[in-house]
Amino acid sequence: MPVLGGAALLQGSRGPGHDAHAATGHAAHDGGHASFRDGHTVDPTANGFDPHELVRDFDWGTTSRLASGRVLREWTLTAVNKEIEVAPGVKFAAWTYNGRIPGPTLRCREGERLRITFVNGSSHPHTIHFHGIHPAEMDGVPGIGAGEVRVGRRTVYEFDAQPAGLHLYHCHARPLADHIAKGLYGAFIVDPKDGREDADELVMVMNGFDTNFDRANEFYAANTVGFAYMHRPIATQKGRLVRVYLVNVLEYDLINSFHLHGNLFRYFPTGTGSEPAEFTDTVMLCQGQRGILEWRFPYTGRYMFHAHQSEFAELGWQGFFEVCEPGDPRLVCDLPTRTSG
Ligand SMILES: [Cu+2]
Repeated sequence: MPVLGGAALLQGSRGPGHDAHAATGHAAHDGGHASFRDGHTVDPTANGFDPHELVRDFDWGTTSRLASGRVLREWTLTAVNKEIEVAPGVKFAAWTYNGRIPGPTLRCREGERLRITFVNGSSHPHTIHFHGIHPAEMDGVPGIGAGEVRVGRRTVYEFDAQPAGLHLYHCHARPLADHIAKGLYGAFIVDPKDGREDADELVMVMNGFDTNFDRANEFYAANTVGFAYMHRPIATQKGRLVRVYLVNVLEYDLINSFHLHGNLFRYFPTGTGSEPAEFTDTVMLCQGQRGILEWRFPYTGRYMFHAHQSEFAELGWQGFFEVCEPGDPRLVCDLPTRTSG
């Protein structure tokens, strides 16, 4: 949260006619409601990605076998500059992996060999720094291994998938805060060798956007587009196990959080353990912290989820689950056939 200038901006974003609106390029009037620009939504075709598809999009890459018989799993990530609409009418000059924010949710299995080709098609030096266990030269930080990858160049990061859990990746070029805040990050899931129980799986990368370059956020979201899951709830099924892979990459603010209405969830920090650390309805995460949430909805209906910093929620980071009976037509467009590698 901004301390001084941002506080004024926050006020501005809640009331029509404030000068601060100029900073976003468009008036964002909401008159104090839980949403802004009611009736206006972000066009996913212009962005090239849809938060409703992204929330269930797991990228298993392509696989082959090494001579040893181990699976080699490969992806190519390309850094590209791209203008993203982060809230209705609000454009942000982003840096992206593969043209989307968050970048692809990379998914693999523990023990596989991973090979990520990184192409810098952007206008600044970048890297990919993975969380997890790997050699120093594959760490994607300046001055070690390939270091900062210059414009037009490429490098290959290769390491073993370990440990099982929920991790993340992000650019580690300098200045770090700017490279993260511009949009260079994504979720990285290492499945346990024996997998996890079948579930309706969702990925939520909690982020924000500094649209006036004051090193404080004007907009907040899960998966980039504020209010996307308010305008159109995430449909899921009564009684079915729901599993959320929750990652916090929010820059500038010290903490972020996830709160679920009408229910409690089991929380597995970093997804590395088999026993939940908490049974709760709210978790708080610092940047880089992540965890797996699991629960079942016993009742149908519409349930909110949002940051429990209420001001983040008012600035975009809130949504609904629509819990349906099996066979409800609302499930058809939302529930995917299970993807697998
Ligand atoms: Cu970068």
